[in-house]
Amino acid sequence: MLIGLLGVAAALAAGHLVAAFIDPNASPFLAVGNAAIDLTPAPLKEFAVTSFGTADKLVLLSGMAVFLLVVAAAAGLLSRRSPVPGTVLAVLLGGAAVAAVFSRSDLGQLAILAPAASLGAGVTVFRRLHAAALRVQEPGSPEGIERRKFLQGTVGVAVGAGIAGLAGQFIGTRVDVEGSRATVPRRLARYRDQTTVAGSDFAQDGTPTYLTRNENFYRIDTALSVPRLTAEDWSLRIHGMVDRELTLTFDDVMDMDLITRTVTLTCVSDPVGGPYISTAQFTGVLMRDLLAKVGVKAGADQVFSTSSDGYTAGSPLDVIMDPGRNAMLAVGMNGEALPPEHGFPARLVVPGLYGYVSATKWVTDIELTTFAAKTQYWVPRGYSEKAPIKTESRIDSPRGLGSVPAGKVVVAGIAWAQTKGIAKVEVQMDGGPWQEADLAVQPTKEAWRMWRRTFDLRPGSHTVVVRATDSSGYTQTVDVADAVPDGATGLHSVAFTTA
Ligand SMILES: Nc1nc2c(c(=O)[nH]1)N[C@H]1C(S)=C(S)[C@@H](COP(=O)(O)O)O[C@H]1N2
Ligand SMILES: [Mo]
Repeated sequence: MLIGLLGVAAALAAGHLVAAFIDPNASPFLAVGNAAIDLTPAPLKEFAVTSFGTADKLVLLSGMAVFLLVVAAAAGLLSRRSPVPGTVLAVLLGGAAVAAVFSRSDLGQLAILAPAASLGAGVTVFRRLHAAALRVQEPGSPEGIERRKFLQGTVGVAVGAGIAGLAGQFIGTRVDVEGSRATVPRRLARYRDQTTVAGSDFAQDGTPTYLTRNENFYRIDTALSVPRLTAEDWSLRIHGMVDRELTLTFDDVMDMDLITRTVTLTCVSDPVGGPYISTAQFTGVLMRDLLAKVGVKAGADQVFSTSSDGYTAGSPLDVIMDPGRNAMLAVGMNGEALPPEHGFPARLVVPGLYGYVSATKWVTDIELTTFAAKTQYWVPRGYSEKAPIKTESRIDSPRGLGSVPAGKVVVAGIAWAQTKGIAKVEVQMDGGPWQEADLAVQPTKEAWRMWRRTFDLRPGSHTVVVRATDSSGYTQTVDVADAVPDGATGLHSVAFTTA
């Protein structure tokens, strides 16, 4: 059993060390995890996101770790006599890692070296320890000496694997992302958003603050390890159906005219009443300006963006070019450089489209093409090709199943209809008439709007429901729909008690 575990440890460590020199995502454990994410069908992904939230990645990695431990221990036990079961297992696991790395378009051919190193180390360590262990049991062998050799071998492998793993970790994260981020805020300072946000939330009544702090901003992506890019090494290539292909550096972007806009991002996987919605002031260059530089050829209808880790999103060209929309290549978030988890050095932000069809983080490539010619990441996994954000609303206070003092109870929450704006929010208490809520100031239609309404409630149980109407006159539908294929619908209701 011990040698099974040590074989796996040695394999993982060797692969991790080699990957550190090539690409951290080539590390076998991460590569298999990433491939598992890519293979996850939409319903399972929805389940993972709703049950574990942003911890879904941790759950996946822990599950894999437990699986590996059990399999390794079992292989060790099965290999009592012959090393064949353990060797077969090592080859199978190694093969899975090779396949995983191979399946990732963002990893170059060199990346295969990492799982290959794992396979080699795993098989070698297992077979040598196995042979040493057998010698200990051989009748007539000088038991003390062989036992000592075996112990030295195991300790050596354990220490070696530990050192290799740590070295891999150290080398893989040596890129100084924070140092690179530190120079950005100074360069963003003159682009502060001029719009006032005074009176734009009811945070004292339980709504979120109008702007979400960067560390509280929801995070959704397929990246098991956050891509570690620096502004200095980053570049963006714009090509495809254009007159002049263009490659931009970070400095090129900073030298253009930048704008700052307050935008609410929303995830298509946000269930009714869910948490995957946040608002920030993004600073960046208008996509319209960038595309004017390259000259888009007639016939193109899709702006296809790719991240450094191979994620892809496709946005309609007319939405990106819409003068009322301010789609941008963002480099700043609330006055800071983008946090690494939110796409440093640069990402796309397109008001009014769900994140998966527009908001590519760590973006390094933009291709002008057609929807007929290229398919983005989530479409084969069951989501729609086009996904405008739906008009929706959420109750933030009182909390579901919470208890509040009877008497005056303030019900408060958020509503959103990015690019249209919220015109009206109505609240229904205990099946009574729909009553209009007070609305907070709405500095921009690209962001959410807060609402509240006070009720006088007797002690007991209550249910409150909310619905929003946008400025086009559309009232959100009562029809219940799943997040797949293009966003959940239905009215949010909260049950609570007063005492
Ligand atoms: N590179 C990359 N960009 C990505 C994703 C991803 O998986 N990889 N996910 C998208 C999705 S589904 C959403 S909802 C938004 C979330 O952006 P945030 O994490 O900054 O809130 O990023 C989008 N951009
Ligand atoms: Mo999303």
